[in-house]
Amino acid sequence: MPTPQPSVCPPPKFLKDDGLTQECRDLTTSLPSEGGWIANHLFRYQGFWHHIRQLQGVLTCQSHFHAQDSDILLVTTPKSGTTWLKAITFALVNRFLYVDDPQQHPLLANNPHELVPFLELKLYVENQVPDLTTLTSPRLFSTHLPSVSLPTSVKDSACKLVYLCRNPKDTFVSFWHFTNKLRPAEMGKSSLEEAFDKFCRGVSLYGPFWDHVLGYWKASLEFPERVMFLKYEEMKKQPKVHVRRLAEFLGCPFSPEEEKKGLVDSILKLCSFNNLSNLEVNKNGKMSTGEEYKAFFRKGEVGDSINHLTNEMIKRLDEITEEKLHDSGLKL
Ligand code: PAP
Repeated sequence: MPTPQPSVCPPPKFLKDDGLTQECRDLTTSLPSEGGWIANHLFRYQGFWHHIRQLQGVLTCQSHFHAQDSDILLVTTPKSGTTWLKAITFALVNRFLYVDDPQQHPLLANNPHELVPFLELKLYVENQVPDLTTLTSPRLFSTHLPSVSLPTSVKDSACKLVYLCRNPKDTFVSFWHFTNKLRPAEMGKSSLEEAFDKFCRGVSLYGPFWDHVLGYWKASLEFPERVMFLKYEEMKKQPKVHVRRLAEFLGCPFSPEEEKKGLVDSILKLCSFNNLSNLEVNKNGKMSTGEEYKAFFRKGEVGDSINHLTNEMIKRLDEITEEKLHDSGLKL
C-alpha cells in the first residue's frame, strides 16, 4: 500500500508566481529583495516594496491604464481606511441610487472592493488588460500605488485623486492583524516584533509608509484642485464635514434640498463600520482570490494600537514619524 502523503494546502493565489511575464521575472533579478510578512519575498521597485504578483500588476497597469479626465482615483496605503473611502465615494457619486430605491443600493449586496476595483491588484492583475472604455463616467478606481509609480496617463490627465492616510501606529497594527488572517495556516502567525521592525525600516507592502504619505501630501499642496488629502482620524471625528468637502472636491456638492433630506447622514449611516460589517455579503462573502470580506472589518477605531504596541514601540514609531515629516507641515 502506498504511504499516505501529508495533505498540503495549495498556496493562496497571491503567493503563486505563475502567470508572470518574462519582463517581470527578469526585473526581479535586478531589484533589491527582502523577506516579507505574508509573501516570502518582497522586491523594491521605484523605491517601494511589492510582492511579485503585485509587481506584475504594477507593471501591467503602468503600461496599459489610460486615465480619463473624469476618472476618480482613490489612493491609500494598505489599512488606512480604503474600504470605508470606497464605500463613501461610491455612495456620493451614485447618490441618485439612494433616492430612487434605498433598499436596492449596490452597497447592501456588494463589498466596496467590488464596486471600486483596485487597478494593480484586480483589474491589471496577472498581466490581464481589461477594456475599461465602456464603463460609465465618472469611472471610480482605487490603488495603493505610490505617487512615483502612477501610470503616466494619471499624471497627464485632469483626473482627480483622493488620498486617505491614517496614523502609522494604527495602520501597522491593522496591517499586522490582516496579514495574519491571510497567511496560510502552515506558515503560522507573523511575529509582531519582526513585522514591526520591518515596518519601521520601510519594508512592508507599498512601504516605506512615510514616503508613500509624503508623496501625496506634497502633490496635494502642489495641485490642490487635483489631489485631496484626507485623514482617517479626522473623518472619524467629523465625518459630515469631510464628506461635504469630498463632495465639493469631486464637483458634486450637496444641494440645499439634499441637505434638508438628510442625505449626508444617510450616506454616512450606509457606509458606517457597523452597517457594512453586519451585511450578509461582508460577513460571509469572499473575493474571487479567496480572501474573506470580513477580513476588511476588524474594529474600525482610532487608537487601538495602544492595545498591541509596547511603550518602546510607540516611542520608536513616533520618533520615525517626527523625523520623516518634520519639515513637511504634515502631522500624523
Ligand atoms: P485595505 O487597504 O486592505 O483595503 P482598509 O480598508 O484600508 O484595507 O483597512 C481596514 C481597516 O479599516 C480596518 O481597521 P482596523 O484593523 O483598525 O479595525 C477596518 O476595521 C477599517 N474599516 C473598514 N470599514 C470601515 C468603516 N466603514 N469605517 C471605519 N473603518 C473601517
